[in-house]
Amino acid sequence: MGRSLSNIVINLGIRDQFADALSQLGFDFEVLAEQEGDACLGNGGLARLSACQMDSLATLDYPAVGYGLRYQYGLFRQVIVDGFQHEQPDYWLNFGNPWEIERVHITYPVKFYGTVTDEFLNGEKCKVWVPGEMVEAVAYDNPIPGYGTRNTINLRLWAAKPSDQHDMESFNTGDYVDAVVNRQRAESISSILYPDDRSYQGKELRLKQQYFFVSASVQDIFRRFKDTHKKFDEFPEKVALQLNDTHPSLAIAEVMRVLLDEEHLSWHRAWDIICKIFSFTTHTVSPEGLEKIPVDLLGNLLPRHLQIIYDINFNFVEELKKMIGLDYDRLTRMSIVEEGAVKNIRMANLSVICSHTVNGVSRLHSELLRTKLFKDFYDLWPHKFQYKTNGVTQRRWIVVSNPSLCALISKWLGTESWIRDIDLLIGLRDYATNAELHQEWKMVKKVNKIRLAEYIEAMSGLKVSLDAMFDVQTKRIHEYKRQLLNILGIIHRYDCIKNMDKNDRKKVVPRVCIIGGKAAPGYEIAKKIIKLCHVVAEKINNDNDIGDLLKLVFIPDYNVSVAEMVIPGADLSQHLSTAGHEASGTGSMKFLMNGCLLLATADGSTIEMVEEIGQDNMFLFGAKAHEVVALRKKGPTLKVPLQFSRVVRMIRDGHFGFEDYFKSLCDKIEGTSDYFLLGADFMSYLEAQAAADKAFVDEERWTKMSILSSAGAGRFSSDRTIQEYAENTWDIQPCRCPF
Ligand code: 7GP
Repeated sequence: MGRSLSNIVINLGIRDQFADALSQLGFDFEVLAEQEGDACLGNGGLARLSACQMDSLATLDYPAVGYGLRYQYGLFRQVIVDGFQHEQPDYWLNFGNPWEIERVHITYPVKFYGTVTDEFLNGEKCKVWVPGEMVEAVAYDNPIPGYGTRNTINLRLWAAKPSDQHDMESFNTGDYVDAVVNRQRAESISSILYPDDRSYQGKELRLKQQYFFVSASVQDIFRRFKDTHKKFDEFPEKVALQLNDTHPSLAIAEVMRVLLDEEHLSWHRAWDIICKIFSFTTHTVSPEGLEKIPVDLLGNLLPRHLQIIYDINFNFVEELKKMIGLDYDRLTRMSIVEEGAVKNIRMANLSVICSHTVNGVSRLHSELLRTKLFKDFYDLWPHKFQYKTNGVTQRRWIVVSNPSLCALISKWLGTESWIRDIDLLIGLRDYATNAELHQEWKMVKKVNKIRLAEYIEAMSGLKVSLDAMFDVQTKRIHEYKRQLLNILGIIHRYDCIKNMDKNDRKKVVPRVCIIGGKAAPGYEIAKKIIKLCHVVAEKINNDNDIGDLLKLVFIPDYNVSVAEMVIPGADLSQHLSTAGHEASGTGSMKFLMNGCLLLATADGSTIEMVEEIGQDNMFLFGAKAHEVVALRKKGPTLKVPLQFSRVVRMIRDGHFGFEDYFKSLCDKIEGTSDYFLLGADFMSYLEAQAAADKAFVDEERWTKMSILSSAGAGRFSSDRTIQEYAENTWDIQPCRCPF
């Protein structure tokens, strides 16, 4: 979520009154707002997307509740020591959280472990789950006010507390000390956010977190429904559950369990309800990114849920056989249960089978889902598959983070309505060549560059030139996002400048290259990329020969508030994922809105951006998704440009030191191991960079491109995404507070 104060007073429409009141008390609003710490309760794009969507749900008056976990420790703080990433715990609740409301009376028991027995109720056989451990989920509410409406929705986060019945076993055996220690352990369920955003290690605590979150939320949903309804006939009309990736997909088995074992509905009725209420959005492209839970782990922790999943699978496979015959390969692929040395439950298959709608997060992503990841399912149920291209909220990413641009846009459009109705941004196109707007537009960029330059200096002592192009790549560090391509490009630029004569140097467009992002603590290659960035920066920034022509800065601890400062100050931003690997990408949308030009591959939602702002207004490069497969097949016969081999050699030869440490990194991008095709895309990347240089020196052209970028960003508002979800997936109407 990042910080809340500015966002909240802006959405409530009381920003100026609030600032006045504060100043009467002797405080400066801006200074005060800076004191707030970030709520870092997620890893990257997936989590921040939800935060933007909550803002849009509230603003568009949709009746919605967001559920999550109230982690005591959010995403680690990244500290850089000698160029290496170190992780420090983020105990964000240290000074309390003023935004949350603890609901001491809204608590639910959550059960784990134990056994399932058959019992008879009114002559009917039914299953009874006798748990081995119980913890209590306590609700903490975080209000999310909409903009330009009195509607405020709720983000309800669950914290784990020991319950009176926690670990009954130990108390019964009389081991008092053990029992108390175990009670404390209950709290550990919501204590920490797992910092790996896409590797699933089948850890018990992670599964416990998922079920804890799901069980509390499902109980809350049933309680709310039963407050006003006696029968379940209306349940599908009143409840739509959106699975945000597979992390909450145990909810399917949980709702089924409650309907069967607690509400005593027949399987048939319960299943009918399931199929009407769940929809699923997946946020990943790679099959390895799909979550699997070892059967042993699940069976031990949630014995009844495993039975239910097996039953769902049995019914599904029987139906499937009727439809496709005994095609065992396909049956095996589509089954929820993966056989093998370790038997697993495929959470994505479960989600697709039980959801009425499966969404991708961009058009390309959806195509990849239909033709690759979920092809078998698409062939069976083409009607289930849709896509909703992601979006971000302009309230946070322009109004809060770039007040000068916000004022400028409102002035030229003659209205502030674009803050609720983003399509109005297109009106800027009319002034794309207006000299007066150009002047003001450049001033705004300058103000934001000054702010960023001051931050860089305060943080690293490095002074950067405001005349240089601020070239930014900030996002989680991943091989597929190819921060390495950026660094290799910087080494190439450095090498070129070094070999130039005085006259040629005069033609060089000065650059400040800014890279930022966290690596998962166990992701060794990603950590090496961070170190490489630092050694290269050390070399370049201290080379008197280079001066202001080239600087490289790593911004540590990239989070929402750092992004709010970096994005408005960027001239150019880089989105370099190997085509076909970024499901959507949302960072690019924030840069685009802020009039920052994009240098990008044709991946994820970038393809749709090209349609909105035109290929001439951005710097596209690299192999297309359909070409990537063919390039990989070429493997060893692929020709790599000399320039590429040269920069890799510079690293190998110890030009930047640490050659032994970087050996494995270099090995990963040379020859057949270059899975992400850095070598294949290198020349095209350099050409795009040269095109960016050329455009930058033509100030008028650059400013026009920048205005057209903002003007074309309307489609990438989360308001549009949420509108589409409301209409095509959830079938809900706005529900505006009448007073
Ligand atoms: C991300 C995708 O990588 C990114 O392309 C997309 O824009 C974003 O979700 C929002 O849809 N995925 C994650 O952050 C993630 O953790 C693992 O995915 C399931």
